[in-house]
Amino acid sequence: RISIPPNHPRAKSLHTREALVDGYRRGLVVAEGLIAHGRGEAYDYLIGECTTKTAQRAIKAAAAMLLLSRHPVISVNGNAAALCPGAIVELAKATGAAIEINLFYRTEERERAIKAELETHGAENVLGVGSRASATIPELQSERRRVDPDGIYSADTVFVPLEDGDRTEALVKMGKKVITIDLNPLSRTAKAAHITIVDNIVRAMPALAEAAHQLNGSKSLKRIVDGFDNKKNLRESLKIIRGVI
Ligand code: PTJ
Repeated sequence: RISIPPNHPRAKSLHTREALVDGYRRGLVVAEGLIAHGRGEAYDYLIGECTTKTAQRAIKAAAAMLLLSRHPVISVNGNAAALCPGAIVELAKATGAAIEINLFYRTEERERAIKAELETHGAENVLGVGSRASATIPELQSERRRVDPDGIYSADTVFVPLEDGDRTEALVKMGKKVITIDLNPLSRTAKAAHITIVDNIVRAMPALAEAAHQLNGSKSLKRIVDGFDNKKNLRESLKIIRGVI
């Protein structure tokens, strides 16, 4: 292990990499997850490695949507579990959302390791593990199609941070509201979701939990969701990347 000097200009980014590599060594993250993170990092560099005003607007709308939902579910994959387990549990508690593990590169061993990691951070009743994922998302070929009947299958809102496009489109077709975190505003997930937070998951997840605490009990939730325009927000993220704003 190398030690990262605290005054290193890229210290935060290096610590995030370490958390992911550590997650890989502990069997939470797949090798492909390291590649996916590299793509995310490139976009993060372009947006200035900060939570932009545009992302803040999406975070507020996402918190409001989760609080308005009857049965919200947070879908957790290996990268999310390695990078922000505490914030995921915090968000679930703040919004009454269930937590379901749903992996692209699915193995039961990894599902169990991720469940244990979330439980260490206070999660209760983690859905989607092993035979619990007995329902199927129609028209989806990947392993992500198998979901928990008490979780994603019956959810009205599904939060899918770091997702692949196929399942986002399939969930929207099922009539569900979909929220995502994706640093790439051009991805199919970013375009198909109802609310896309273009930000690094390590910043966005704690900010989302905080926004949910702040908005809990607010009378403006519906107004916040109705006033949010995802297409416009994505256009603004692209402008930030191009240096236009
Ligand atoms: O744990 P599994 O088996 O479910 O696999 C998880 C990964 C992430 C490997 C899998 O879902 C995958 O291959 O994802 P993709 O299709 O590469 O998409 C990941 C998206 O997340 C890309 O658009 C990346 O730009 C984005 N991304 C990567 N790291 C971050 C990120 N967005 C926000 N924060 C990040 N740290």
